[in-house]
Amino acid sequence: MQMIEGQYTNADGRYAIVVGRFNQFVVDSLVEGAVDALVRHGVDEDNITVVRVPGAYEIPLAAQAVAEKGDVDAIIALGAVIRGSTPHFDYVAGESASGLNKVQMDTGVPCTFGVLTVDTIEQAIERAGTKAGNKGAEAALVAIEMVSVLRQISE
Ligand code: INI
Repeated sequence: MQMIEGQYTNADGRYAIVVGRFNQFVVDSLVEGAVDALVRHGVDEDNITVVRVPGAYEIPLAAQAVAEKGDVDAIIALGAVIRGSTPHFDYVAGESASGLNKVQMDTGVPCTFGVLTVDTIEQAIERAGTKAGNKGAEAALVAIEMVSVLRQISE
């Protein structure tokens, strides 16, 4: 039996973090968590590029441009869509998620989804480095794992 499972030891990977600035107070903590997780797993800071866009809706297009350029192994998408602050929550959150999935399926570059989609600012804060962990860090770890899985599959 052959088993393929991701490792966290592929420190030579190159990563882009594409982040929507909207709700910046929250997303800055997600970026901090993601960078911290990458660096503590051995990724060189020189191999991390942060791309900032206005909001979660813009993340897929920027992610697509990054993926098509071909110099990263994975993209970590970060943002915060908060229902309380927008009547078009479902459009912004839905298009961000489906757009990112399309990018990864079209390009083969994994795009992990660290975009918070929550009802309240309190729930967002809980997921940005307080009692529910840091979803930016989680998305970064998933990116490392997916790079490892895809490398093993293509060996
Ligand atoms: N973008 C977000 O990332 N989070 C939000 O909560 C949000 N709200 O509340 O509207 C939001 N809107 C902006 C959107 O992402 C686009 O930037 C905008 O629609 C212009 O295309």
